[in-house]
Amino acid sequence: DKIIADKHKEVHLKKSVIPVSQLEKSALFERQTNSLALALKKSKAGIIAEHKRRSPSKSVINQSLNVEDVARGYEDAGVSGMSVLTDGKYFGGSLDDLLFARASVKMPILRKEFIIDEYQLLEAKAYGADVILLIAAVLERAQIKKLSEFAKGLKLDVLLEVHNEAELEKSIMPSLDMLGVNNRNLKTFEVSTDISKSLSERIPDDFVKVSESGISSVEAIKDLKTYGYQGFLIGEKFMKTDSPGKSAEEFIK
Ligand code: IGP
Repeated sequence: DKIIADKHKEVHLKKSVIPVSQLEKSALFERQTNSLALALKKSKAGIIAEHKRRSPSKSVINQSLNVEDVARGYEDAGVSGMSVLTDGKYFGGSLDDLLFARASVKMPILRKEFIIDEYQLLEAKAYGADVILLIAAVLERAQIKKLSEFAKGLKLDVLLEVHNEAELEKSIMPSLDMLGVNNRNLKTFEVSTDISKSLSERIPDDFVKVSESGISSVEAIKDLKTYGYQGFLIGEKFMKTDSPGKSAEEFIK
């Protein structure tokens, strides 16, 4: 759809301004990445906390905080990893947000982006990400395979996002580390953790299960854990407060 068409344009333009050879020369390109899948397996709480200024469904969430403070707040709270939106047009994020988050914390960082091209994976690496997101709703199986294998070659973890059975069935492959179920229907913006519950038994045990979006209580997480979920991606609940790190604290125990 529209977002993906915009991404193709964006990537095409950027390739001509910052060539691959330059990304590969950046200092962070040599950095040893940190596995989020491993961090989630070791953690009891399993929180992945997101930096999100605005979204198409909610418009403004928080425009006044500085990403470095948000990142440090999350790390101090003891979350397992952080997600940083890098899309500018729809989410008000940027690759600079990723860079500043990286400079502020040691924990695994996910580049939250609509990935359609290997170039974006090289960017993720050059700007300090440890993990990338692939969205099954906008990618064909062959693309998921190509992009995930390329990411693994860069030592990046791969989180594959689905929101129905068909997307899950077409996506299962060994080059994925984590399977995320998005509780938000990207077309209607409707949110329900029932989607995570109903898809859980179809996710093979070799993948870390992550439940994404619309999670706002410790009780919801307790419930999702009984379905085998080990990771919980939370944005709005934390970002709509003045201190996202503080609000993450009650979710860590
Ligand atoms: C966070 P929430 O409801 O806690 O703010 O959701 C995260 O799951 C959501 O931002 C998200 C997302 C995405 C954003 C999930 N998948 C794909 C952009 C693109």
